[in-house]
Amino acid sequence: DFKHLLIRRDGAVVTITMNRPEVLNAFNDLLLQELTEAADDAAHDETIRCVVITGAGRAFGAGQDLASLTAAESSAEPMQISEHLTKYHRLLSILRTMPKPVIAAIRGVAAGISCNIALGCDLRIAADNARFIQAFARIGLVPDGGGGYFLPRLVGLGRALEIAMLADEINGPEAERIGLVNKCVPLDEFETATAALAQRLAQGPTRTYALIKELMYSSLDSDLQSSLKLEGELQNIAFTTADHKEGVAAFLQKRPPHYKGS
Ligand code: T3D
Repeated sequence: DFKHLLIRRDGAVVTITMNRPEVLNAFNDLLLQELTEAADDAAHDETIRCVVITGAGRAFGAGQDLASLTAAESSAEPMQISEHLTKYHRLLSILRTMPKPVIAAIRGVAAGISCNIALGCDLRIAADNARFIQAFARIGLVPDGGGGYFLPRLVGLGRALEIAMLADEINGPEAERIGLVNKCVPLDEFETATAALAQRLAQGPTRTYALIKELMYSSLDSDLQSSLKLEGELQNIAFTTADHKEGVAAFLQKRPPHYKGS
């Protein structure tokens, strides 16, 4: 049982909702700890084939809870902030290595480290009322929670520097235009569109999706030859999956495939 999360299961999809709407789902220690635990549970549960992370109420999340940060700062040496950040890094690493797709579903504000956790998911769907804010520079901080890594890779270096330095709001349609999110939909279609995307992924070849994550993400830190080598290794694995056999059989029999995720 979680105090600051709502967990919903729809078939093979789990939706994890951050639930501190009174502070726009800002992260205190307990919310971060619970989100990490729920993500880790979802990563290890083979019956879950797609994970959605979203926020309750009118926001995705407002970043670090500044009231609790101020309390921690007054009693902490500067070094302890980086130690605190390692807790976020553990969450990011779970999202990145989880052997199944993770969707961030963003309605309203995604500011600071909440925004960067959304960027650390595999896919992002936004409502047209979404507001992305790299709020860090506004309060004299550098982007953390992977912002310095994800932003230039998603939108390019020039735009990443602009977004981080000016810290201006980016709305949903603009976020889609520059590649910060995959899709922006009208607010009244947001829940249906999110559920449709999640169910579609949950019915896909989950094991292959895990291999796709490995191939794509490792390419960011690798050269062509290494990536081609890895491609061969991962295709060897994909080739032996039941879902590959099913995909080919379904094509030849002119019917939709029924993937089991194995
Ligand atoms: O190691 C570390 O932990 C450091 C890591 C830092 C990482 C970070 O995330 S730094 C960035 C922190 N976040 C921010 O600076 C954003 C602060 N919030 C805002 O600028 C605005 O609230 C928003 C632009 C996000 C939304 O504005 P608006 O007008 O839609 O809502 P609001 O009225 O400002 O907020 C509603 C309530 O949520 C309000 O409380 P109240 O007045 O109704 O009692 C507000 O104080 C509260 N709230 C919003 N953000 C936070 C927050 N409370 C605590 N912490 C917040 N981050």
